[in-house]
Amino acid sequence: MSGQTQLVFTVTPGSRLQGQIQVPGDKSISHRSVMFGALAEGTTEISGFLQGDDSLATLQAFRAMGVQIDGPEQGRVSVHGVGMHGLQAPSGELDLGNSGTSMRLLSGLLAGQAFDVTLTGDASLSGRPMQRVLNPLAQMGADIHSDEGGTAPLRIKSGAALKGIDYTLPMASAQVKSCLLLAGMYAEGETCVTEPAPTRDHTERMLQGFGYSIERHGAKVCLRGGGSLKACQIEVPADISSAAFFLVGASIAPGSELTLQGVGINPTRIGIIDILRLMGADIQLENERETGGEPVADIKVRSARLSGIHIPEHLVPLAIDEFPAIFIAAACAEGETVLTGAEELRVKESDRIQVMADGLQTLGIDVRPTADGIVIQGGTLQSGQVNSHGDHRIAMSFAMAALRAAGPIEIQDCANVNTSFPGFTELAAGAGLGISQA
Ligand code: SPQ
Repeated sequence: MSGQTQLVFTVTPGSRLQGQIQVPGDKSISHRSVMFGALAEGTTEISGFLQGDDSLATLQAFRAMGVQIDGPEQGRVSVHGVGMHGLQAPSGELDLGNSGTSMRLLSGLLAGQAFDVTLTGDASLSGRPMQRVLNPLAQMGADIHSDEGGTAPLRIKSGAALKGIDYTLPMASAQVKSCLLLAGMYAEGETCVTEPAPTRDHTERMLQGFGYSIERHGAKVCLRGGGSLKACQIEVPADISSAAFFLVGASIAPGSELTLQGVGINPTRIGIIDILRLMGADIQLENERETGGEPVADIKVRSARLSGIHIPEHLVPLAIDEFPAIFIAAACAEGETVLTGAEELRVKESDRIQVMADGLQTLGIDVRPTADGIVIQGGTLQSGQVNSHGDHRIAMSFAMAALRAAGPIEIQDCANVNTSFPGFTELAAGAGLGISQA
């Protein structure tokens, strides 16, 4: 993990974004590629792996459990799989840093192993709700102890004989769905998960890519325990969640024209494109293709006049990580933007509704946070100092806000940008953003 908790971004206004860039690999897919590769028979070759702190925490966790992993070297990783029952007890706790995906998916994957293991994380991760995975895992027979309040550290006890369950998720969560499917591979009988709304389906796609059979019936996905995974090749596409900052930045900065190359456009992730287009954004998909079971495209974005909208609730889970950036678009749009049905934003790396509302108010924007969303009146962004509260997506969103601000914006506590987007400042500066860090 980066030790620079006090890293500060200073971003000057007035520039535009231009050219062709490639953002780093998809974080969700990078995590899963190491997890499945580790449990597979044979060697999984990964390219485009995200060398950010979160996915590296997953990689280190598997190394600590005896998996030989070569790399990462310019995004290339070789995972020498140990098979479904080949993981070994780590010599200490597994520190997963800031990464909710690592903790929630690993709690399922490790619930049925033959060794005890403890999962820990940083202050932010230690405050995030884990009961959402612990409750259904307990129904499956897992023996996992959390801190009071259902938070990490999670102490997973060996020797649990897991049984499949038929579970309906109380909230739209790809992490809970994935956790239960991973536990289900070690359970007797069938495990089924029904989701209230579609969420990212990288786990399901990757299970199939590794030769594990799953069944989907509408909102329900099922698998049977006792199967095996066969190593394969994975090309990780560029992360649409990282591209999102540039989609917003180029949309709000007059005179911008930017192409983002090789971005994953999985239908369960493209809510950001749909929402920005509803606001009037000029976004085109070019060169659409498929790599490693995931759809990919080059995305061209030009600046446009944005208008406030009522964001359709069905798009919320499909853009869940992009709302900090969407709030910046809303602040620059004409009229009012209303978000509802997004209470999940309050339990991310920070309370993304409150932290964004505080920052936007500091910058002179009229916002009203609600229990499950926010109302933002488009206006003129002023110069000011905002705090990201260690949340990578908030730091990068306010960096883009400076493109339309009346003066510089200083953003505090930015070190965690490295969790998902190493090299952000260099790439953004290369595209034209007036950003420096200290
Ligand atoms: O891994 P982490 O910390 O939970 O990361 C975030 C992010 O913004 O990068 C959420 F804060 O992404 C989650 C996402 O919100 C990644 C994810 C996945 O890979 O399965 C699923 C989403 O979480 P959830 O809780 O909706 O299932």
